[in-house]
Amino acid sequence: MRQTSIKSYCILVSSQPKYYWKMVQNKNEDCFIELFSLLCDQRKPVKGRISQRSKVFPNVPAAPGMPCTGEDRSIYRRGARRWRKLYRVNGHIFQAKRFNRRAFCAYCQDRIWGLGRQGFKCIQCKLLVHKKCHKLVQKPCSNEHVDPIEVKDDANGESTLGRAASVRSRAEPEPPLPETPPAPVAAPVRNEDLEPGSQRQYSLEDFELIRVIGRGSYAKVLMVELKRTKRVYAMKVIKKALVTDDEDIDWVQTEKHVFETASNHPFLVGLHSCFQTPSRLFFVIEFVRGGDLMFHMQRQRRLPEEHARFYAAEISLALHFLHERGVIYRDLKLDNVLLDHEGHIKLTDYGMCKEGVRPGDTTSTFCGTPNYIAPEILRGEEYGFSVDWWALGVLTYEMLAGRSPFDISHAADNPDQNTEDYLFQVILEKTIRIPRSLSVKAASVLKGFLNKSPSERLGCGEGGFLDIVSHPFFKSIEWEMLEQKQVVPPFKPRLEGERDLANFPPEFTDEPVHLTPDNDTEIADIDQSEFEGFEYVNPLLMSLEDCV
Ligand code: ISQ
Repeated sequence: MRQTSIKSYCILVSSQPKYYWKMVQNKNEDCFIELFSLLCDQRKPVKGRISQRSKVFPNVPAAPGMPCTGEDRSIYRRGARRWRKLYRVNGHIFQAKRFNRRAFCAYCQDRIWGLGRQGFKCIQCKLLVHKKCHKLVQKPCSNEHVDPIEVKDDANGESTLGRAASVRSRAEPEPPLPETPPAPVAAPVRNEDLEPGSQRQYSLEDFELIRVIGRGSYAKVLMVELKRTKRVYAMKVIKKALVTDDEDIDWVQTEKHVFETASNHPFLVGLHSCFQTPSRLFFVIEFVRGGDLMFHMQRQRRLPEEHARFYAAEISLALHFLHERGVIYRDLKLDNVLLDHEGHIKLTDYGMCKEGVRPGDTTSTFCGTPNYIAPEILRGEEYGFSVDWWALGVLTYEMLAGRSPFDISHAADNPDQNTEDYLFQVILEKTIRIPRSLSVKAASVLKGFLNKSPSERLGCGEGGFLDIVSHPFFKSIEWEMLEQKQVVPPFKPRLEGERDLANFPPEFTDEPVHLTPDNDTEIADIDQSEFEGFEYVNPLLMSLEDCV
């Protein structure tokens, strides 16, 4: 049961909504944040957890909509986000962290190590402890006041079919750990130094950069050619300076792990290799030529049911494959569904994934792209694989209806209704209207996936994935044939040659393809030890390449 509230501050989640939050402790001393919207003076709880991408001010605005003391409105941008759970013990506010370098527990003095977020760090006094020790800490926090937490806010409340970036929070920089000797700078292994039979490493010189094909908040995606084989790949380029805090390192590591898993499935983009320069990380990914579903939907308005069924079925197989391997995808959207040259789907972008989830396990991070976020995440509940089936419902609705089920574009002129806050309220409360033009089976599958109660949602009950497979909407699907890519796709992207970029948005492909020269001062600030071991070569793809 929740106990008394201890403090209240004002938290600004995005430029327009204002929230007043209270820190609340439950009996386990976990610290939750309850948010109260000050919009229109409705003190309506919008339960959630404090966002590391939000700025926290130790004051409340004079009136709803007014800035807090110290608020700088220029910090806000739009996009998706990830929130973090905080744990309050003896005045400390602990946040789970993954430590890449040597760190020691202030309670038991042992080293903090292991997979996942084994360590907790107080966001105020920076005390480091094991997760298992955090409740035992008796030393009170030496710094009880909450400084503003400077983080990026990318809120995007778009609900029509427009691109919305998924980005994640940036936490405060890691404090220096004086007892630890500095880790050596990661030195790439030279191919001539490799043992006979071991894999070659790649570097930027091995590739010719051909065109820009995509861009997100953190990464730019290029089409490149591996000079030795003349094969074409997609190359995701990430600036290290943007990912040097723990939260973001987690994302890079997760993306790499999931890539390794994904390389074994026909409907997931696979990884060729990873390498780094002092300023950047590079993921070399299989190139998927047909463009993404957002690109195609923007040209087709809505899809015939037969097409939507095919894509939804292939996506279901990809999600089920990830779920069986303990991964929640968490960022299904039109932009992340690519079409290959034949018209089969491939999911991309694994940076939002949650790994290591066993059946029945739950997690609580608030993240995703606003239009696709499941109600249970918005309600601040623990959630599991159900959020992916919800997102599939949103995406299938978009394919069939040509618009989002949470279309708030009519509200564009009303500042109170043109906010992410309003979009979330619509997702939580609005009854979804299914266009009458859709078949009964299509309406039924949409209602199944878009059930606001995760336990009653299609794919989340006792029958699990089998309930999806046996749903009348998918009756014509031959699932085994489909998984072996033996079913001919309903649409073949128009392509003139291997390198035709007609299916990629000109706003990307017209951009000059170059990487800005390294900036020495920026590089000096990067802790290279964070990126040790990033290099990777996919042995499967390598042997294929050697056949060329
Ligand atoms: C692979 N092929 C085409 C586009 C891509 C975008 C992002 C990641 C991988 C990709």
